[in-house]
Amino acid sequence: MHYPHIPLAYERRAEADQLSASRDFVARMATRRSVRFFSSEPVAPELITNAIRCASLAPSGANQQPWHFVVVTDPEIKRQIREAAEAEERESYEHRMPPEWLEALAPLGTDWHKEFLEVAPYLIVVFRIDYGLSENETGEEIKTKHYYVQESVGIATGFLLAALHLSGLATLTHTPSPMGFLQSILGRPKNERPFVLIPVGLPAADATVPDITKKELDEVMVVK
Ligand code: IYR
Repeated sequence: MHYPHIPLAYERRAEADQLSASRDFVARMATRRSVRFFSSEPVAPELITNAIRCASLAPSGANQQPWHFVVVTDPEIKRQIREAAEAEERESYEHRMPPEWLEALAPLGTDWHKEFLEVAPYLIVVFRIDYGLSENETGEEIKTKHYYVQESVGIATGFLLAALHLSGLATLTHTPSPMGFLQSILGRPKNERPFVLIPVGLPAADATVPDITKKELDEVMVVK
């Protein structure tokens, strides 16, 4: 199989337009914060589907698009996820995390309570598809190798978070550890593994965030 090449759809923009779009984007992205306090107020479902459409446009290894985005709104499923996540997180905070990790988290003030898993109107669980799984004519299982799954799903998750933020929604990248319970609660096949769990919604009216700062440009960029 060989893809035919077609002309790139590309519209050249004046430099002034490029600069204003670029500055606008930075300014908007600079206001994104991880939110742990959500309102239960519903949000338009299309905001979620558009953001997932955006995530699915991300580049991926060999264009294999090794991801599934599971959207959870059912209160009973959210309750099961919270219960399982809190059980794992409690074990982690109380027994599994080494002291250095607890020290690194202490300034953020997180603990094992994950109320937001039931309060946020949407949970999006991003699954990585580690390998392709299909059946041949005789019902035999066929596995196909996937390339750069971690990188691809990470990039798609970045697109997703940016799209949700620009739609005025609050998000949290949550990774209850270990996350295997999501595979069973959500009934995903054996070739899929949870990558990140993202509560999505409006922030609570009294939501607070830790007063953190981001590194300056000269700390993150190297010019040669
Ligand atoms: N998964 C835990 C712990 C945690 C780990 C990191 I690294 C964070 O940046 C924040 C939290 C939790 O969600 O509490």
